[in-house]
Amino acid sequence: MSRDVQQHLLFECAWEVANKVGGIYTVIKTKVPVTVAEYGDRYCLLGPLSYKSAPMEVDAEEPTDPCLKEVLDLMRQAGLKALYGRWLVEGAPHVLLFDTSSMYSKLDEWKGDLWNLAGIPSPPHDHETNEAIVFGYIVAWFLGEYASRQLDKAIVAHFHEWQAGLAIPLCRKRHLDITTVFTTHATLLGRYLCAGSVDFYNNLQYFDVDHEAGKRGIYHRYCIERAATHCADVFTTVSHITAYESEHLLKRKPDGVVPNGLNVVKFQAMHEFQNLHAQSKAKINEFIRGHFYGHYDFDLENTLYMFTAGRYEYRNKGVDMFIESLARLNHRLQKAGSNLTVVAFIIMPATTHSYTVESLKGQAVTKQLRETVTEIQNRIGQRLFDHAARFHGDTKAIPAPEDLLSKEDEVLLKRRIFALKRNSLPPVVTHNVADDNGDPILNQIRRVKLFNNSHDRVKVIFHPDFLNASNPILGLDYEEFVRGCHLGVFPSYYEPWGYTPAECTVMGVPSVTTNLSGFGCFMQDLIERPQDEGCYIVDRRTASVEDSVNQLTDHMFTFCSKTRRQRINQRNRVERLSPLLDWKNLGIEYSKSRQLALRRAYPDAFYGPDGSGEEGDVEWDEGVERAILQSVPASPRLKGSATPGDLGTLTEEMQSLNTSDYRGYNWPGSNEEEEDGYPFPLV
Ligand code: G6P
Ligand code: 1S3
Repeated sequence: MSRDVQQHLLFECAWEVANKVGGIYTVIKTKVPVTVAEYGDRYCLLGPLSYKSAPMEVDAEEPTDPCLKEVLDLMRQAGLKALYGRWLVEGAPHVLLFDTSSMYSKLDEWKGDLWNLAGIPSPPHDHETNEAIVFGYIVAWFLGEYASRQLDKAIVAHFHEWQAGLAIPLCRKRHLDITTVFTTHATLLGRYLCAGSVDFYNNLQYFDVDHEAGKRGIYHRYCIERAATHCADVFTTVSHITAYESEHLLKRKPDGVVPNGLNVVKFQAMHEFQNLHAQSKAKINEFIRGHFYGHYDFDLENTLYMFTAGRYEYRNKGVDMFIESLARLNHRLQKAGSNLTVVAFIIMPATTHSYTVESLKGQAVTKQLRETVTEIQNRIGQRLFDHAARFHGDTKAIPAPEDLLSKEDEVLLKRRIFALKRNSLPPVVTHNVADDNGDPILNQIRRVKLFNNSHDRVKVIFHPDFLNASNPILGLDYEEFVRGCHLGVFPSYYEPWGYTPAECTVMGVPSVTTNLSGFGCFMQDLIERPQDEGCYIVDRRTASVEDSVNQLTDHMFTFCSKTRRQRINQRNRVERLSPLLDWKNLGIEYSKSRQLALRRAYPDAFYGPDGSGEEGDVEWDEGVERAILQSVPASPRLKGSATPGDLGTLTEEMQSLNTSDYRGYNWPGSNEEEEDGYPFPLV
C-alpha cells in the first residue's frame, strides 16, 4: 500500500526539545513558526522529558490522533512515562517527551542489543551515552509502533545531533517504513580535536578517526554519531565548513547544508531599535558606575562596550584571541593618546561560588549614593521653591548656592563619597571562580596584565554566569545586554554555525567573527563587503595566529575611531541584513531535505515506477512567505543574485560532487577517493 507523500507527517527529534542546553534549542524553537506554517497538526517534536523545564514549557494535552493515542497507551502500559502536549513557544507545536529514567530497567538489555546489532560498545559509567541509548531505543520503539498503525501517510523523522541520532540505525535495522534525516550541528571529534592544539583544518583528511576517538575516550559516542550519519536517508549539516569536516571525520559527504535561521521580528521604524540600544546602554552604564567605584574616572559618553559570549570553550570560541587582541588594543589606544574607554565583557558560564564581595559592594555603595543624591536633590528643590515663593518680585528670590545645600546634607554627601574610596583595583571578574588558579580566562587576563588600572584604556569584566534580569549585578537579560553593547566579538576557531553573531545582526549590533565559523562564511558568501555592513570577518583560515590577532585588533581599533553618527549608521546597516537570517528564507533548506528524503524512500511517488518523472510527480510548495531584503536606503551589496535560499545545496547529485564544491576556500583533499567504512556491518 502506498503512503501519501504530499500530506506526509513530520516528527522532529532532538535532545533540546523543550530542554535548553545550548544552540540546538535555539534552532528548534526559532524554526517552529515556519514549520508549523508548513505542517500544522502534521508536525510533532520528540524530546526527553525534563521535570525541571517541562512543567514550565509544555501544556499537557491528550492526543487526538487515534494512532498516536493507541501507541502512547501501549507504551505507558509497558512502564514508559511520557508527556504529550503543546510546547509553549511561538507556533505552539505538538510535543511528545519521553522520560528516559522510566525505562532504565531496560538499559542493559538495550546496550547488549546495540552491540549485537551494530557492534557499538557502551562503557558502563558514561551517563550521557546511557541517556542517548535509552532515548534512542524509546524513539525507535515509538516510531515502529506508530508507522505500523498509521499506514496512510508517509512519515519523515528528522533527528538532530548524536544524542538524538541513535534511533536512526535502529529504524534502519528494523526496516521501518519511514524516511529519516540526520542533521549534525558539530562533530564530536572536531570539537575535541580543536580544543587541543592541532592544526585542524589543514589536517582534516589525515586524521585516523577511530584512533583519535579512542584516544579521547569517545569511541562509543563517535560510533553512534557515525552510525546515525550513515543510516539516515538524508544527511545534512549547518554550514559548508562543517560539511567539509563531516565528510572527513564522519566519512559521509552531506547531502546539503541547512543554515541556521532566527525568527526575525521587524520593527516598524529604525529609530525603535536605536532607542532600545540607548535604553539598554543606560542600564549597563549603571552597572559600570558601581563596578568601577573609586576608579570611575572615565566618561561614559566616550565609552564603548564590547563583548563575547557563549559556552565556555576557551580555544574553540576564540577567547584566547579576544583577550590577546584586547591587550594590543589597549596598547594602541594608549599610544594614540586616546581618551576613549573600552569595556570588554566576557559572558561565559563557569563553576563559581556566588558573586565576589567587591562586586556586590560596588553596586551597593553607588545605589546608596544615588538614593542620597535623590533625597538631597528633593530637599534642594523644596528650598529653592520656598525661597522663590517667599521673595516674589525681589532679587533675593534667587538663593545663593551655599544656602541650598544644608550642613547636614553636605555631611551626608561626604559620607557617601568617602564610602567610594577603595584600595584595590576594580575586579576583572564578578564571581568567585571555583578554579581561580587554573581558569584559562583568568590566567590569560593575568598574563596580559589587563587589571583595570586607571591608565588602561581597555577594561575587562569576566561574568562567568548566564545573564538574567533578576541578577543583583548586571541585571539584564541577554538580549537586553546585547542591544546595549556596541560590538560583539566572536573570534572562534571551531564554530559550525555561531548563533551569537547572528543574534547581534538581527538586533542591529555590529560583530566580528571568523572565516572558520559557519556564520562568518555564510555572510562572506552572500555579501560583497561584509565589513561595510558591520559584519567584520577575521581570517583564521589562511593567516597565522599572529596575523589573525592583528586583524582582530585592527577591526576593534577602527571601530573605536568611529563617531557616534557613524556607529548609528552602521547599526542601521547591520539591522538591514536580518532578512538574510530569517527562517522565512532559510527554512526552505529544511523543506528541501525532507523532500529529498521522501524521494529517496518513495521514488515511485515522484518519478513513477519506470523512473520517468512523468507520473506521480509531486509539487512541493515553499510553505511560508519569504522575508524581503529592504532596498532603501543603502542596501547591502549581495554577491550576484544570491539570496539565502540560493545557498542551499540539497540535490540528489550532491553525493557525487567533490569537496571543491563546498563554498568558501578550496579545501584540501578535494579529489581523494573516499574510504568506504561503516563502523558496523549493515544488512
Ligand atoms: C541610539 C539613540 C541615540 C543615541 C545613540 C548612542 O541611536 O537613538 O539617541 O545617541 O543610540 O549611540 P552610541 O553608539 O554612542 O551608544
Ligand atoms: C552547536 O552548538 P555549539 O555552540 O556547541 O550548534 C549550534 C546550533 O547549530 C551552532 O550555532 C554552534 O556553532 C555549534 O557549536
